[in-house]
Amino acid sequence: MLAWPAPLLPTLPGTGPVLKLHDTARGEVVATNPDGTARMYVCGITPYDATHLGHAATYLAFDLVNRVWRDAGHAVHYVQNVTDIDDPLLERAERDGEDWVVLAMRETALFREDMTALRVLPPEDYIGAVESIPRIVAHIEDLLDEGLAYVLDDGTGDVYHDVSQAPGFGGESGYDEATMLRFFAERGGDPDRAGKRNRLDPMLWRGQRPGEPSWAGPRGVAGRPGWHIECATIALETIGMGFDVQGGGSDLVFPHHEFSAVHAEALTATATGVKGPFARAYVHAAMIGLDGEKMSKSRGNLVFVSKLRGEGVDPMAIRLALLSGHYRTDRFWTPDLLDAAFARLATWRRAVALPAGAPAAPVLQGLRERLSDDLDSPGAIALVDAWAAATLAAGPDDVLEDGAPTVVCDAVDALLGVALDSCAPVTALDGSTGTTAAGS
Ligand code: 5CA
Ligand code: ZN
Repeated sequence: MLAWPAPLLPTLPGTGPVLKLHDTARGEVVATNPDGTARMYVCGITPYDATHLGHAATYLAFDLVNRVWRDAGHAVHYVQNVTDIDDPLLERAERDGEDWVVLAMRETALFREDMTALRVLPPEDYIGAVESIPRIVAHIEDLLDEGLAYVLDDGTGDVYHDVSQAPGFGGESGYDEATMLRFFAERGGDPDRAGKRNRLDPMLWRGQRPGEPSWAGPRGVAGRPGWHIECATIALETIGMGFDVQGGGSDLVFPHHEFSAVHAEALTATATGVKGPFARAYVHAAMIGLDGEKMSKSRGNLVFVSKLRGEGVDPMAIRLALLSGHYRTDRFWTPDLLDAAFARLATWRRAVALPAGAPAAPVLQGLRERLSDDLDSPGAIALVDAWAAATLAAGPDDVLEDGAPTVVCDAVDALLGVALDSCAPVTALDGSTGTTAAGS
């Protein structure tokens, strides 16, 4: 599928440090050590509704990963999926009397617009579940051939992965069985389905039900793919095993990322004898809530990026408001966050419009240090606040540095992804030059 246009990315003097991130599997902050090109897979949207600020916060966190890696001198191969066939999509289309394909295409188009407005670097591969079905089916056939998966004996044609044969199961989340069963039941699993070998076995293929769309499937059974094998397949087909970061919101820790890893590890062990891991680090963004609850489509307590944009809100203020909290802290969205971001943006823009300012080198170094330390965006923002305050408060006797505002402007753009007015010419990802414009 088409992704979205890349924003211009300024090249900064020197290079940034190694990026450290919190890995859920190890339960600690670890150094990422990409071999040359850094490889990242981030779970994409299920396009049955517009992008809300929770989704946006998660994609902004991984956009910082992308930017910090590039600043450290790595090329980045970023992959994102679109779950363009799944229960919620069919349910919403049915509720609204709409064709599910039209719904998915419209919401995916809106997501692209939101990501473009928020200046999120696009993935190199943006891949839908539907277009991946032939490869997903081939993978399920392989698991059936090896006796690692089974067809349920009730005439539905549903296929499950036998997790009792997956030695790495549990390694990603670290959860005990009771916790797994709870999240499995809450998040789309079917622990009480009759005929399964193990209660936690995840579905790989769902045989066709009346009125549901279907595709040719494993063992000749028409149906549609399970959710976890979708992401396992898309990652394996693009960046392969042992990639650097598997990302998503913390609601994906279990079951989704556990089972994506288990599927992929079973497939590669079978095909090549290579033992995992699927990803070197599993990184999870915390949840954004509203009015005391997690923001979620099912609860309906949503603030949409496109709605704010439609009201004329500067997307850079939305970006700055979301980045003013740490990506691993559950937090609530409030209008105050946006007001603070407007004020901050105005101050920063006044400071970078000046010909001279407080020294830029410590700001650039500080931004690199803060962001490479598990994406400390609040710490990074505080440094720019201090620089802008010093620059704007300078009197006639203070010695200011010519050109410092341009360097800070470029650093804020390249590392935080916030475009300010008055930046100098910059280099695009494709090597061409241009000039940034706020909100472009
Ligand atoms: N299509 C699957 C992933 S393969 C999916 O979870 N789609 S989604 O549309 O429900 O969510 C898209 C991304 O936003 C996921 O990474 C999810 O973890 C994240 N997300 C959902 N709700 C929130 C929230 N309230 N706060 C932060 N991130 C969220
Ligand atoms: Zn996924």
